[in-house]
Amino acid sequence: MATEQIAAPLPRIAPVPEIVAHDVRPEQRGWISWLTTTDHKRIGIMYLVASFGFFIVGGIEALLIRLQLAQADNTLLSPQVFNALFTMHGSTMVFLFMMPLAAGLGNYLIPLMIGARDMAFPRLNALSFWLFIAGGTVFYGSLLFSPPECGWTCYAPMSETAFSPTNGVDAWIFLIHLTGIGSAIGAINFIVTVANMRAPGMGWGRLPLFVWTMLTIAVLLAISLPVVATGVTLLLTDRHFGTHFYDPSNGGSPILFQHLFWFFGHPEVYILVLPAFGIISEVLPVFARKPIFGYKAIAASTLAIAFIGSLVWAHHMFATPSPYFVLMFFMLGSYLVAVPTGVKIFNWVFTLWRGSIEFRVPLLFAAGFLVSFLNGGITGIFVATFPVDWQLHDTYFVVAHFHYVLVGGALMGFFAGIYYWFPKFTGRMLSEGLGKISFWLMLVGIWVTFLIQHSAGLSGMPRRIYEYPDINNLELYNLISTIGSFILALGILVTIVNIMRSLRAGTVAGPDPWKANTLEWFTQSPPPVNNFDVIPRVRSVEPMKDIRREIERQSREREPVGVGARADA
Ligand code: HEM
Ligand SMILES: [Cu+2]
Repeated sequence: MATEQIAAPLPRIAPVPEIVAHDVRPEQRGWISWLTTTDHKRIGIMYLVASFGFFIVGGIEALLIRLQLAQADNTLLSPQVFNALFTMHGSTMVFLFMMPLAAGLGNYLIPLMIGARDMAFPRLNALSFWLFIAGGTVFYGSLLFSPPECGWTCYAPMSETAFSPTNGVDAWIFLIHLTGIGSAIGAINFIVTVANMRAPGMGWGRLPLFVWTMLTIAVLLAISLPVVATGVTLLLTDRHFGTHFYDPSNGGSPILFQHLFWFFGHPEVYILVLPAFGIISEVLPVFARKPIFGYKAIAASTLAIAFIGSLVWAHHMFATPSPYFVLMFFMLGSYLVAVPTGVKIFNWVFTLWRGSIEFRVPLLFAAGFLVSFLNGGITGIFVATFPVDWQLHDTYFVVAHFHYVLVGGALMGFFAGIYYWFPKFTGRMLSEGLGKISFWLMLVGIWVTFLIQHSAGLSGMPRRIYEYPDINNLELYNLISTIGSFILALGILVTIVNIMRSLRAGTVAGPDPWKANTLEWFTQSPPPVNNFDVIPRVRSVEPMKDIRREIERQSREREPVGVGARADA
């Protein structure tokens, strides 16, 4: 696509008089301005950069785990280092990579997509970012004394001082507290911004689907974070102030910790994957050149997933002593989540059906998401069936399942978003060639790494063990999985190179390179400090398409009589 065609400025549209820019703040320069910024776009960028930094750290931890497991009876790492690695990896990927990545995308895009000039509480917004950084600093500070070894769930009594005397667990508790408070503040900011700052005409039935998913996870965060914060605070008082909440020898109950953790933990997996769902709902209609199929059904299914998803937490505890009716309730509830999820998958497929598909990189990652997430969803039904889960609980089958959902699903979805919105963030396009190489390496890497892990789990390999005997082909399965993880890492590296190169030398993007549907494409790339010169009135779920049509109509009106179609009128 020729540069001049993409970069052409959008002709002015009759502004909505009451919303014309009055106070255009100058763009601040220098690193101090980034430290003190309250601009949602800058805070968004800082979230994206910092969370990607943690992603690289979490990825290296995963590769070290895979190297240790590449061979039976391996002695590359000590048991303590191995335990610390999977604890750091799991906690990093969840609390320091994927949650802040979604917060970064939400921060940058929500005000632009709803036609606002910033978030409702800019200073609180900055605070939530720095709390995330503080949480990550305290957590990785534990490497200076002794990192936690209790897994990303840090179950009691394993995490009580009797079994974990060093302060690693306390660093994990403060990770949850600090990033948790940051996320809770961010959630309130998203809810108030979306409720109060939408462009004229943007009713709830015209809210972009990505914004619906971000709003939904904000509500899930507001409901579930206080519960896990309570759970880890009780652990802190058990560890340092002589209480016995989780100590069975003093009337406490370790099962209580699991309930408090997973009441947050299961909604947490939706907090991680729903933003990716929202990205897919934005990307598919643009590259299929068709409106999304069933806008209302997709928006409603997001809310249904969040509601039902808040009532199934104990499917993580099928191996604990529970009465049958409790097991049945949580099994059937888990099955039920598949219905609204299925609605989304069908509607995405019908959006593509008979579309004029453009195989650009964002669409490829969206397609990779669809096939991989589907696989993760199907094995989710297996482990949601408690008699089956009694066999598979804490085996590599479970590790395979949640990585299909989080890496094959959420991560692929986020990469679709990065390739889709990079032009808006930077004013430059990412290279399609490098993008396609990265996509195929990542897709092949994911399937080689995690598919064979199902077989390792079915052959009896537990998770969280640093060595295993070479029986039941376990060494072959693990070697294949390790090779896959390096292919995946290479694919991710290609995207990082693509980003670095395109920041300097990428094709200039212009305001609306994809001919997309939502309002963020109505302003320059990157947007000015105040986001919009004018905020247009929204007339449908595809305001940008309406604006382009309006522009075409106006330019046709301006054409001198006798030119083109009019001649024969
Ligand atoms: C990018 C490629 C990734 C690879 C190769 C990878 C690999 C691994 C491995 C080998 C384990 C240890 C399993 C065990 O032996 O018990 C693990 C655990 C885990 N991973 Fe990943 N992972 C990746 C990405 C992610 C992402 C993106 C997330 C989440 C957002 C994630 C979340 C977790 C969690 C929660 C655990 C459990 C940790 C624990 O047992 O406490 N991983 N991963
Ligand atoms: Cu769950």
